[in-house]
Amino acid sequence: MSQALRQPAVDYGTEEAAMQAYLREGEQRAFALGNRGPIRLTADGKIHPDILDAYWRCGFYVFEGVLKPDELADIEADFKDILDRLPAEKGSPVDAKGRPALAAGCKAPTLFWSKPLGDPFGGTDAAAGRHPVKMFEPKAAAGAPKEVVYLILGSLQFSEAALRVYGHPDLLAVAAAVNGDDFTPFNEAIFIKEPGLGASVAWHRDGVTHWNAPDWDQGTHGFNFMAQLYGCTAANGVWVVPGSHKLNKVDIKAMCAAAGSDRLPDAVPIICRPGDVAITNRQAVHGSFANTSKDWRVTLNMGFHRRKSVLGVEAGGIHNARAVYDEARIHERAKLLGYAIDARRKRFPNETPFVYQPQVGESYIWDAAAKASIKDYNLLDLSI
Ligand SMILES: O=C(O)CCC(=O)C(=O)O
Repeated sequence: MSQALRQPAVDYGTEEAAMQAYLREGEQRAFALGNRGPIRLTADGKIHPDILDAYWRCGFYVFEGVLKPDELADIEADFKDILDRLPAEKGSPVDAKGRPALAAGCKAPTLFWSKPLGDPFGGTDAAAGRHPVKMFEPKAAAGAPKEVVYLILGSLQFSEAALRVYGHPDLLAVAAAVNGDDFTPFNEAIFIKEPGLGASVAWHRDGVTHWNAPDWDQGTHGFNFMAQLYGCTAANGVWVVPGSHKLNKVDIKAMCAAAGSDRLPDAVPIICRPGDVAITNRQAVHGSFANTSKDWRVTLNMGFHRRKSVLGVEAGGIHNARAVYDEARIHERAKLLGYAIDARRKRFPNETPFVYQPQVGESYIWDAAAKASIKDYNLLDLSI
């Protein structure tokens, strides 16, 4: 991967020693939680209740070994192609080879840029002001590019391998177990943390609509799957404050003030090997630090909701334009699931495909016409 070579890893400057101690201690706390292992089923084919108990206790769980080497190779090939096709610089319509750049002509939000090791959202009003505290921004090495892409939305239109992960039968069985058989999509993304360049994502919680709802509970704002191409470490991974998804009110500013830094003492890192997939509750306090390590992190994010959290709800403004999410919109957005299941069936014919209950009786074929139809599909994301 040529970009991997273009910058040496750097350190946290004045914070380096404290950061290294924090990473080590966080890793120990993470492995003591008891929230990791393969996806296990009961005799009647349901997700094992111990997994669901641990997920609801902690607000996240690491499913080990979900994606096998052949699938990881597909994802890596697509990811390299994506990197190759990024605009030569922010705003450029062409890539470094002069071809139309990735996402050129897309109307929906796609590419998010940051200065190297920066924190583009922390302490700003962006994204409904849900990232109240700016993270420490280490200094990038001399010669680093002015800006890098750290987040790609609407990612399934750019990678068939990512689309196939979206149709993974075991992951969709988990989605049904957590959000109900009639679960709905939210959005999909790729987070890219390049060594020595990758931006931080300031501490935040994802939901913005239902905090005052009378029936609010620990699962109201859904969850994200985070599938790891190269794995993730304490240094480059997402950190979570275990149990914080159960709290209706949290004050992230006060938490950082009490800690005296952005190193929240109760948080733990999500540690994964290549092919592991984490599930993270969107209500949990979470974030990630600038990647000063030598390791890439490439995460395929796939979010899902309970139907009752989106149906008839007016929301949006962060990932998609404000709208009322009616049955027709949810049905249209869920077409990606139908395509994903069919795309997966074609690539992995020995697997038993997932049956998405709201699409029983419908037929989705992943072909060239379907591929052309999903440009800008994320205009219909279901952000809450
Ligand atoms: O991958 C990351 O660094 C941040 C992920 C995140 O904040 C999210 O999915 O909401």
